[in-house]
Amino acid sequence: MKQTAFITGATSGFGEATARALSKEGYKLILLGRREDRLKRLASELGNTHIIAADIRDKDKIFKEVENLPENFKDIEILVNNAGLALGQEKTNDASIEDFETMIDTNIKGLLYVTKAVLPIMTARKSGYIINLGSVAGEWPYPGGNVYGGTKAFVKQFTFNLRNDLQGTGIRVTQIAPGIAKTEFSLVRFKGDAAKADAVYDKTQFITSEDIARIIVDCINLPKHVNINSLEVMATTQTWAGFAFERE
Ligand code: NDP
Ligand code: 8X3
Repeated sequence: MKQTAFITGATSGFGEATARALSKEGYKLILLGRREDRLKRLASELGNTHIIAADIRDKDKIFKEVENLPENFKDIEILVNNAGLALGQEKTNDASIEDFETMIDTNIKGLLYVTKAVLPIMTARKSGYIINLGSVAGEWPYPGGNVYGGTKAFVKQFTFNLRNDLQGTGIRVTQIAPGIAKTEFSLVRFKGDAAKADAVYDKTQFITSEDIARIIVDCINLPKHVNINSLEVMATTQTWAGFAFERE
């Protein structure tokens, strides 16, 4: 059995697929998400799993849970900062300020809480690998991407600056920025409107959660002296839309 991999947002999509893939690779797992029933089901299926049913916005709980990890899950070698969401796709003027705040609190502040809580374990062990889930939305603008894209641009820049801070520790840090993949992402973004969510994935070949999980495993399995800084990944069917012009 290898050391422990800590995956946030393990109740669906990329996180769940990554949990399965890293379990297959022989890692013990710490799985975090709010939906405890799903975490329990996955833990009983995969074994060697410690679950944390928590909201990553809850700073005190996150630090307490990491401080009180069972002894045999304290050897965290991998952290996959995956939990995150988009809410709405309206232009800034029409979008809800509460949605903006939820995205910032989850995608930025939640990611920082987990990272700050786990980092001392890795620096003490002088070994580890942190993989942050950014997005093409953090690389490229699109209509209605406003604050979601901003939070993912933060993920990218924080990843690079964290790499600087960790020089000399042997800890690797990578940002993976996927394009559109079929998960619960769009259902969450469009607040349960299944027709709107399904339309995003209509009649095209998107990347899958398993593709992202495989890329994460490949990054981890590179020699330890190799650090991928950033990986932008799209389905072959997806490219850029081009610039927009005002016309008379
Ligand atoms: P899903 O909606 O399928 O999964 C999101 C996961 O994040 C769930 O497990 C959810 O768990 C968890 N999560 C959300 N909010 C919180 C919170 N406050 N506290 C704890 N856990 C939370 O989406 P994806 O798998 O697609 O998304 C994973 C990551 O990938 C996100 O960061 C997303 O921004 C990013 N991404 C997604 C793309 C896509 O097209 N699907 C493309 C590019 C990036 P629960 O609800 O149980 O708490
Ligand atoms: C999710 C991909 O393009 O819908 O991060 O924002 S996109």
